[in-house]
Amino acid sequence: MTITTSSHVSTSPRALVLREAFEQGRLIKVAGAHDGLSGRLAEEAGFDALWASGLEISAAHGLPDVSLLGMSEYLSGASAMQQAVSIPVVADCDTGFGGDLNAAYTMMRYEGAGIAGVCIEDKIFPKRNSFLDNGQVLLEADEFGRKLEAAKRAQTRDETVLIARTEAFIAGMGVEEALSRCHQYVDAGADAVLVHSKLAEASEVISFMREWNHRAPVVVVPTTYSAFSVQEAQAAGVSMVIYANQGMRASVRAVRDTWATVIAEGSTASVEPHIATVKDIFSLSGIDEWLGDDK
Ligand code: SPV
Ligand code: MG
Repeated sequence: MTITTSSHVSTSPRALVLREAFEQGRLIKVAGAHDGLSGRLAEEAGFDALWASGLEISAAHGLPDVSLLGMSEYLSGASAMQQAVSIPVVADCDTGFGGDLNAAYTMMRYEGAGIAGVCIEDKIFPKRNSFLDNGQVLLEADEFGRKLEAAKRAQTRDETVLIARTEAFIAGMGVEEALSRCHQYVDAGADAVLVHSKLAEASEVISFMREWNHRAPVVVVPTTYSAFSVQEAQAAGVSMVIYANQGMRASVRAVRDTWATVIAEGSTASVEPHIATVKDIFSLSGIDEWLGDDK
């Protein structure tokens, strides 16, 4: 397969930030987001990067994370985020939205939108969210390796980071399978690996780290094993920790409680002290940059 991409290849400073952090062994703290505003809140809190979460972007459309939206819709979410913040965005690109050619096209389009990191996972298309019990079916490792190679061939900037995610633990396989897949994925050109787990403690991730021997940077998503701290991740040799959906979960609880109070009380008076001001929304959405003193 020959893929023709734009001949003009500029440097992406945001992708460089990611690549350099990986090289220097600095732990990167990443927050899940689904649009410009949720991205800005994470940047303001001090996160190093954003995760353009497939779960969050799907849920924001009122849809489950089961491959219903298309690549353009996920890209539009990731791109809105990347435009709103100055930190890098790591895009959750599911399976690469199809086969090898789709993975190549995904890389082409996400890189074109200035996205710093592209993550694809070794499940079959259509995929289902990792926390759903059924339908966690993996591609053969060789086949996923070819998908990674196709994405790499489509890449035009050296600094863009391709993350290969294994769902071996999610599919009930052991550490040997997770390790052998990740070695194969790095051989195929992945710059880092994401090892997902849905256990209540970090045991799978920790046993993976013991055997992995720092071959390439490792990304983890401690959603179910929430007690796993940044310090423990660092001690285990992890390079990137993604808090994939806690921001959306916090918003859902806050909005639900607020609306319930308004319906129960018949006015917004008692919620006012607990909700952000309109001025805060103006400020988060960049009013100063757009209008300056002319507000
Ligand atoms: C996402 O945020 O969409 C992820 C992480 O891929 S998880 O929901 O844990 O699969
Ligand atoms: Mg996802």
